[in-house]
Amino acid sequence: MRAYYFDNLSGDQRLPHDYDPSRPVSPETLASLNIKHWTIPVLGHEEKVDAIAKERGYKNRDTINVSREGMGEIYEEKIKGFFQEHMHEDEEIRYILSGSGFFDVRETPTDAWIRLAVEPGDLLVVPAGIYHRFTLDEKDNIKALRLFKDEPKWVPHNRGPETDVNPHRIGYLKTINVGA
Ligand code: KMT
Ligand code: NI
Repeated sequence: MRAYYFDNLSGDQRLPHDYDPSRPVSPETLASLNIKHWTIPVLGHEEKVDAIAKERGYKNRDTINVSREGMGEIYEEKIKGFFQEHMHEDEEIRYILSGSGFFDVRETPTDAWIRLAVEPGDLLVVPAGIYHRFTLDEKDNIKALRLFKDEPKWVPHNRGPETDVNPHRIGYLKTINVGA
């Protein structure tokens, strides 16, 4: 998984939006934002993914296929929704099986976008309360395992005055020792 600052230029969200020269983001910076990441080769991934799922209490899972073929008529609407800046009240855990895409996460306190370019083998944990968004890249498809603890809490809370005071947002800021 490559991590770099998003260039903030307008234009197609599916383009890399990498600065020239690129401004990479270190694993330490990601760790300081409480973003977790493992690389697990897809071939034979089951055992290792199961072990992490067990250790972290992810009891349930399903598969999501984001592509025009995989989603049918809800595709356009879903793509738009994924790219709206939002937070969740639980972790967003994704293991990429095929295809690729970008998770953009907000750095705090700078509010800069960090782009995480995910590909097969990436297991990413986006913490509860962090502002983020997702887009496909130019290849236009991704297939991922979605892991969750009990009930999936996938309701996106779009960023605004209400999310700024959401207990999960405030809890997140406490875990990274910023604000609130
Ligand atoms: C989400 O919640 O943003 C997604 O599931 C995106 C597709 S999974 C790589
Ligand atoms: Ni999300």
